[in-house]
Amino acid sequence: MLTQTDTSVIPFLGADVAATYDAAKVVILPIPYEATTTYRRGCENGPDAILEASQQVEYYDEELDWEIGCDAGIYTYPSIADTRDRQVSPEEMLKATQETVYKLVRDNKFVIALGGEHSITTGVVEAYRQAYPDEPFTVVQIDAHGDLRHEYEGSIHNHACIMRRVVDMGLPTVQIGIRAICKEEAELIKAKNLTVFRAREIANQPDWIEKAIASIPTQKVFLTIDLDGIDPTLIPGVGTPEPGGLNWYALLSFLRQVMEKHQVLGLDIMELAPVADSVVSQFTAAKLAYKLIGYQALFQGWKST
Ligand SMILES: [Mn+2]
Repeated sequence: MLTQTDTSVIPFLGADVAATYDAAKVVILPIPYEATTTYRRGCENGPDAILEASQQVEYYDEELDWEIGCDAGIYTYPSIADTRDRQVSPEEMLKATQETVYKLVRDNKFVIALGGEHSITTGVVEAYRQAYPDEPFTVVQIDAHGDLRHEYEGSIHNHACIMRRVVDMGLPTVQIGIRAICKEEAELIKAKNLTVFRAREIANQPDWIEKAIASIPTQKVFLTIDLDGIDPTLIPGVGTPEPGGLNWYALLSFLRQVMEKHQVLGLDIMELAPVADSVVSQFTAAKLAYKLIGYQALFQGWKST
């Protein structure tokens, strides 16, 4: 049995509200893995920066009028696939990720994986396929990039290929906030008729949320959030920033409705690469994680009173 003292990581929100593993409905899983970053490095420092920033997040959520952290029970798992001290191969990272997430899901935990680079998501999604072999789910991705390349810089496990791996698994996808793709990706989107809501359309079409929710073909959803999907003026601390991303309230409004209308099985928040002398990116990521815990708690009925 795991207790809070087994982890050397800082517990999400702080020790005062941290639950034991057994009591927790939510498990935060830090995965400080970085191997294929192509532009700004540093995402292996993302999980710790988010956990540290989460100490400053208000327990009371003013939108929900609720101190969710106390009811949901949040346990922070020890880091896995940590590349800060040693090299970890993509195969080793994917194995550790899949095995750990699968165990947590079997223990009935709502898992929030914190990256680390986006290639980790392949292992997370594999764990849900293993846990729900006969129940299809859609991977909803928030991202600036299509991540649909077959391979990049010689690796199929590059962070620029994660959604291609998901498409190859045969899972339905909905991509939100896309604004940087190569020709190969544009052709794949057309050939496979993939569902993509481009950042341009999001900026100009007030009814995009309604359309995006309606386009999700299954009741069950896995949510992968590359923080570069959000506008870089809000989160400059990402590896590959792109102008013109989602704004905070559009993002929250969309995610709240996904969680209300669909069963979100789990989620990940990826690619935070902290900027020196600024805490804005990690605080925003920590706040986003807490908002999502709140929406999940609300729609899954985790209120204790
Ligand atoms: Mn991206």
